[in-house]
Amino acid sequence: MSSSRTVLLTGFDPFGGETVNPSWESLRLLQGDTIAGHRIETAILTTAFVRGASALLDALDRYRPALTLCVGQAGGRAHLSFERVAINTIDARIADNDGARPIDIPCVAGAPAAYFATAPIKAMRAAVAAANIPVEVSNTAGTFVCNHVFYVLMHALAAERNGKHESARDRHPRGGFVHVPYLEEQARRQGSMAFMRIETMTAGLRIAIATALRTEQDILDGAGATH
Ligand code: PCA
Repeated sequence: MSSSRTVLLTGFDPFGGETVNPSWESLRLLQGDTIAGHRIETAILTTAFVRGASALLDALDRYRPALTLCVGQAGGRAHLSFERVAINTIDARIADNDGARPIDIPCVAGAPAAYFATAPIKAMRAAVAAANIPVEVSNTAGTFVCNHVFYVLMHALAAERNGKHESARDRHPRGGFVHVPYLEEQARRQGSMAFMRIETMTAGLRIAIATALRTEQDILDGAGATH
């Protein structure tokens, strides 16, 4: 496992007409905490393809974390979702916070079609479920900024593993993406949609982080979807 003793958590600023983004609210209070011997560092990313991804890369350079979990809002979902896969596609349904709406372009030209999360999502899901927090493994992070940032994260970590950055040759940093539901105030504005309390999200993230740091090899645990 990585020798770094840092965990990087990122959240996004509000987008799509919202005034709050639960992804940032759920993790900002964890800044400076210690979980399983690792210091938590946090960063807020603009919900924009170019600036969001570049802020993530800056934070990765700065902290060289053992584990990075990017967190984003998925309005309408009822569970914390641990994303299984990042795809190399952008197809923006709405403009990002910089007014860009790219359609059918790759996140990284010439790079692989997809990357799997390297955080142990099955063990994380099981541990969070054991605390009675609604949680699932998701098989799509969408095609907007969240999937893009997730893809850029996994591409950067893959480059480290392949030794393109010499200083990182013996590190095995891991990464993943967590989607969180709306907050109650957002869900009510949209008409009755699923929501989750911020404290529940934060509790779930803490458990997920601790589990990821303690789990070298992910568990075999059914969490698939039929559709
Ligand atoms: N959710 C969006 C982008 C920012 C966020 O919090 C998404 O799921 O792509």
